[in-house]
Amino acid sequence: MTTHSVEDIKSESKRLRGALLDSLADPLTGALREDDTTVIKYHGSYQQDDRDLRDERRRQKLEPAYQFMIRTRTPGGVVTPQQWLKLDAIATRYSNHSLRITTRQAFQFHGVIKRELKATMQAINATLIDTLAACGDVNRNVMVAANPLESAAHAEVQDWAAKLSRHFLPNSRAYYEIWLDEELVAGSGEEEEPIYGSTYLPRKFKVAFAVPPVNDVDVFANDLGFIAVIEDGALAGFNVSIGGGMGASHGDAETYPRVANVVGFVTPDQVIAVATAVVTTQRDRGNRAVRKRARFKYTIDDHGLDAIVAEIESRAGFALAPARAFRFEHSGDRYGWVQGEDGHWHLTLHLSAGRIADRPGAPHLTGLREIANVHRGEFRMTPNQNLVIAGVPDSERKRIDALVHSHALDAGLRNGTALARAALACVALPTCGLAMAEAERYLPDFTGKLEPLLDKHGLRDAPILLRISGCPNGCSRPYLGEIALVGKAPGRYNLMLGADHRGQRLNTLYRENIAESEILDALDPLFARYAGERETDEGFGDFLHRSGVVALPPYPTHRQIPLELHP
Ligand code: SRM
Ligand code: SF4
Repeated sequence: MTTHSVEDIKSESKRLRGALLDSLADPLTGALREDDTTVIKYHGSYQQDDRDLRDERRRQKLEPAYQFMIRTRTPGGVVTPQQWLKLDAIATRYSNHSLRITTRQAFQFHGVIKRELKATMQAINATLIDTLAACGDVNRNVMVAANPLESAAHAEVQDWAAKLSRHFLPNSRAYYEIWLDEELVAGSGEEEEPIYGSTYLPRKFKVAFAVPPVNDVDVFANDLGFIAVIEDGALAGFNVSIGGGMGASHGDAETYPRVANVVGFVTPDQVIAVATAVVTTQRDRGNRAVRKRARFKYTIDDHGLDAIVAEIESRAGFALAPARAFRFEHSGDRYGWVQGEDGHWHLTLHLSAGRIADRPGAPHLTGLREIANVHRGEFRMTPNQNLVIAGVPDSERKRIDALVHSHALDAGLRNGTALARAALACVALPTCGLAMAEAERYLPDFTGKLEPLLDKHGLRDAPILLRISGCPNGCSRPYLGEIALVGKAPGRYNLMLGADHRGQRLNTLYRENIAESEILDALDPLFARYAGERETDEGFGDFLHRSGVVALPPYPTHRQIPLELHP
């Protein structure tokens, strides 16, 4: 059997249909046909297998325990309580009894088997949420700052994100035919794709909207960023950033993380035009011959920033205005209750690595179901894998608090260190096929091991940013962590240090391929120095730079946002 390139599979997919109907109908295997494992991504699903069971299944001469991950398209991570209840029912009925909040404000279901895939997709659709384009070489889930304090302007930003998300949906009816039994009409499989064309984008594409002073979306890790400029409470427009990305491969200097360049300012009514110009520039200029160099960040580095900006302006039909000053203070979530300008309250809960499940002493899935039963506002997933119970009237706060407490949903806030509360970890094992080491499952162990060290140095409340990824693809945006562990092999990680806490500077490799005891040994003296020598309000990453422990990483291009843009 010949293996097709991803470019061939896309162009021969009949607008994302492939042979999915046949693959799904085949009762002899829990897997899809090989090409369809690519096609299904555009429908928001990945074929995976349970890696914990691999060896045993091999011994028993069984095929791997194939299962599917499904990811929602939820711009800004907003869902209603009614939707929450339905998603919870799907997690319990079809998936592994958990909901997983991702680093891009979506839900993931894990462990869905092939013969229940269609029913699961239909159930998700019945919630009025879809999974279209949640994965694949298209625009992914659009992120929006979860901090809703500037209520009116924030709602406007959320609105632009939702518009952009719709604007960049593939034009194909494949999703509706395959999962929702929509009848075939003339032209099925040959729909016009005015934005994407028949080979879609060279690679995944990511957009985020940030609302300063909070950079919770890590806007500079995105291919395209919009940084809201709010003047006197009203949205004046957005600074535009291009060329961010995290993914890299170990030992391959051709691949590297990159923070985006801020290239100008647009008014709200220019957002769709400039985004379309950026996406089509990447569609036509991106490297389709070498997939690992196909992200927009490499297109920019290969063609030059000025040439790419000129092309964007020419496609958009207008010049970008000069970027306006902006200032980010941090990229984390602020926990607990805050009151928005419209008087409603918002409660941010900490959920370790975004996993919502019922565990002994921590029935979080049940607790959030109970809250969804009484809550009348909305739920907002944060890009830090946490959850905001948003839009609560004063009169309802007590009731929500009681449910939060009785289901230990506040355990993460009451116990542990500030570092543990700020930490992110990608999914990794057992579902991620690319994982080299544990991440989500290791996070509580590792933060538990750091706790005595932090206590020893009086750093329990220091909000140091820790990020763990099971491989260098960087799904927890590790290269923007003040401390990051990037998986190399089971139990072994690259220790990266020195990003800032505003998402504006990349970290640097400090020790390569080391085990836990060596990581703790490396961090202990640095915590000691930080505790003794830091300046007021100085972050750990900033301290490591000032004290010369680390320098900027030796990547060829953008490693930190120019300082002159900070007022
Ligand atoms: Fe990711 C691939 C999980 C955010 C960079 N990512 C994967 C896959 C689908 C593995 C695969 O291809 O087989 C992972 C599925 C694991 C599982 O079992 O669920 C996976 N990525 C995730 C999530 C769930 C991590 C999490 O713990 O929350 C995030 C889902 C986001 C969403 O809702 O859309 C997730 N991935 C990210 C981010 C962070 C972001 O976008 O802000 C990045 C870095 C930013 C970037 O794109 O540059 C990221 N994921 C990657 C890459 C490297 C891409 C590259 O440019 O090289 C891969 C591998 C690939 O695409 O080949 C990847
Ligand atoms: Fe999987 Fe690697 Fe992404 Fe973690 S960083 S989810 S291990 S692809």
